[in-house]
Amino acid sequence: MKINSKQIKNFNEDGYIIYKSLISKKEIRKIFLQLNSLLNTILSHNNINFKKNFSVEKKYFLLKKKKKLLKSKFYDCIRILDSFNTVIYSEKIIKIIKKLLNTKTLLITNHRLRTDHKNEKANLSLHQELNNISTESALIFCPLIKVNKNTGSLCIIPKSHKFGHLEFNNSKIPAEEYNNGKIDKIINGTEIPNYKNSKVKELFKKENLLFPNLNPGDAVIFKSMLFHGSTHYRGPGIRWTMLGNYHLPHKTPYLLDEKFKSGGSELGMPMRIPYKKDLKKIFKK
Ligand SMILES: O=C(O)CCC(=O)C(=O)O
Ligand SMILES: [Fe+2]
Repeated sequence: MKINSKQIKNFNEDGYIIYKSLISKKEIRKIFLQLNSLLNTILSHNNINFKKNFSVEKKYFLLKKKKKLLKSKFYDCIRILDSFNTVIYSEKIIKIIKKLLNTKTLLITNHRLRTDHKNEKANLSLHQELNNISTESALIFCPLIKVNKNTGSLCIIPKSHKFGHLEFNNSKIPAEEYNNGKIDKIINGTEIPNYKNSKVKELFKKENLLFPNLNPGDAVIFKSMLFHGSTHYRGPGIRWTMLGNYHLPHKTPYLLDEKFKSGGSELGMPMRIPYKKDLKKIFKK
């Protein structure tokens, strides 16, 4: 499937598109083979008893139980795993994003394989993508397993990017620390909407939330100002999800502005825009 003008139009108007089989079964298999191999290597090196035919999940939780710190280090090293990076930088994905963002050049940050499990919940409240290197980027959310509203997944508010950066009570802190904007609460009616922004109050409503149905390798590609979050994973095993952030150079203040004051580092360089900064004021055009 190539990107056509209708998809570009949808991306700009709705703030997202669903791209089927963005990652192939073969690429997914390769990533799992390498995750398995990394885990085998760590477990063997540390003389932890296991069977080679245990599932990747079983090995992951065994490592967590026996050597918690090494489980975190395993997680960190996924970001530098060759099969994973081959996908993040694949010609196919780069071409798609360049068409969607109408650019010939991209800056790529913050790619990671997120995990979510009933014993390791990592779901996020509704947020815009702040504290990154640009004021405008495209993100890929691509689970390697099947997800939908019932299993717990990414949830988006279509068209919410149209208002640009919306500041509200929680927008100056990371989404994992939000005390509201929590999707489960919005759905079951227990959310207390004290956002201190009437537009946000209008947007964070049950009827505005969309949970895309995704098969392994299907992706949601969305604009950084689209409100999104996630519910925790209730399916079997782990929700392994590839995430990548593809930025427009002409929306990247670190690159353009001598006086840019960073709010955090990316790869050891002070590239990130502070949460407190109003993104609308960085680039006028
Ligand atoms: O996988 C998720 O929970 C959503 C990820 C996300 O939006 C983020 O990391 O900024
Ligand atoms: Fe996000």
